[in-house]
Amino acid sequence: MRIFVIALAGLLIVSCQRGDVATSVSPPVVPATAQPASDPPLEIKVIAEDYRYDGLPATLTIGTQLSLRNEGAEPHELVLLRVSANTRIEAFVQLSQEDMLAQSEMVGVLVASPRRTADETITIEEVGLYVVVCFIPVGTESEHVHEHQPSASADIEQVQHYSVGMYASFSVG
Ligand SMILES: [Cu+2]
Repeated sequence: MRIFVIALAGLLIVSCQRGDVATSVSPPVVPATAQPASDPPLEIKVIAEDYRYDGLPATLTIGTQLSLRNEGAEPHELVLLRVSANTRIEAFVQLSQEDMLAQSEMVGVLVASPRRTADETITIEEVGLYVVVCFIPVGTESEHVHEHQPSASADIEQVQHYSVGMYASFSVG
């Protein structure tokens, strides 16, 4: 999205410089995120609780921006994984973190301390089936959240949030 805005700004500058020939310049391409008002909202604020996600619809559209607000007492993350279309979600979330990451494409990670909103957002750019999980171990204190690395997995023996129900899925199509 940011790239597109920059590209569009460049286009406008070119149009202005051309002056009298500006009328012959093709109109800018409408961004994919410009949806009619009747479509679902394109900004979804996902609420993290101990231990679940709220506010995540079952279907989203391309261009949707996900943010994460933590209303729980422990730090939480939103690890967004894109899985193959025939994945059975209930079986997938029984896997270890390592196996989940091996069998999916990681789209992005949002992390938020208790009562905070994650600094980043994730924009959905591809159709498909997605799983959202939290890999943070149960009982983690917020000071330790910065040491947490979603991809460093093998030695984690603690129960992780996704194993006690902190996961969700949605499709984009
Ligand atoms: Cu969590």
